Amino acid sequence: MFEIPPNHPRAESLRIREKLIEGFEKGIVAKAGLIAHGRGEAFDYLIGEKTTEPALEAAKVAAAAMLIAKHPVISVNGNVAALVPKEIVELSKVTEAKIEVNLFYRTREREEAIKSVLEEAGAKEILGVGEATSATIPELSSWRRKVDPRGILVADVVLVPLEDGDRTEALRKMGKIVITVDLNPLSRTAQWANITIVDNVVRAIPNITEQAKKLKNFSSGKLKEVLKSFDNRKNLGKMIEIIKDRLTKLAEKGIYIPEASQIYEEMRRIE
Ligand code: PTJ
Repeated sequence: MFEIPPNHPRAESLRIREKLIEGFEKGIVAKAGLIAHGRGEAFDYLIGEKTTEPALEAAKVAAAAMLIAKHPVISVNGNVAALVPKEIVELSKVTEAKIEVNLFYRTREREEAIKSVLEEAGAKEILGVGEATSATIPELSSWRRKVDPRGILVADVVLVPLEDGDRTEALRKMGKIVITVDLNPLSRTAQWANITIVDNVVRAIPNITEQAKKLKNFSSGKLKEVLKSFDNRKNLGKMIEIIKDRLTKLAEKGIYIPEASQIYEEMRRIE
């Protein structure tokens, strides 16, 4: 992996990029996955690269939904496998959810590469690889329609981080509860899901696990209350509001980085 200087002001963001590049070189991440990450990064900038209060609330509700579920499934694509393999396995253990590989750019090689990385991270069973994807999601034309009859097909709750909108819509029309993690609150996925966590997947997945650990001993009645009290429309509205307020404050400053602003002032005095 390319060595990132630890004192680089954007070290964490560069480290995440390097994981994706490495994932691409290992055949895990699709070419388009690199582009999708760029889009996500831009939105992460806008929300301030940290978990917000509405995102934490959505993570708690997601945990409750997964704990109540009879057949919870975590759908894993290339970007998720490259960024958070261990975290996905940990979440699946805490919530007793199955893990299924589901790819937009499906090839047998990528399925196997993703299966391996998840097994290295401690997963015992991976659905959705090879002949196992014998079932089909109705009204979906992309490769994402191919699902495992033991997994997404029979799931009542599906976590689909970094997804494309078509499948979220199709899964909802099948009556499933869909949880997504998407940095873009305006994406079709974010809009179609029952529970949208507007956060970076590297922060959101550990947050769901932490919340699930806290809620694990709650009765199903209490968990249902958590789920019922949630309003995804309001939560998305709050996220858009956070971006709007942040941009308003930044617009007042123009140059928001203190050192850059100081040099700008000094130069203006000299001129
Ligand atoms: O591995 P495959 O073949 O299944 O392909 C996966 C990609 C991501 C290429 C495919 O699902 C795709 O094209 O996705 P989209 O339509 O570009 O949507 C990805 C969404 O995830 C966008 O709304 C991004 O803003 C968002 N996103 C990107 N990186 C992150 C993210 N959200 C959370 N955390 C991230 N790190």
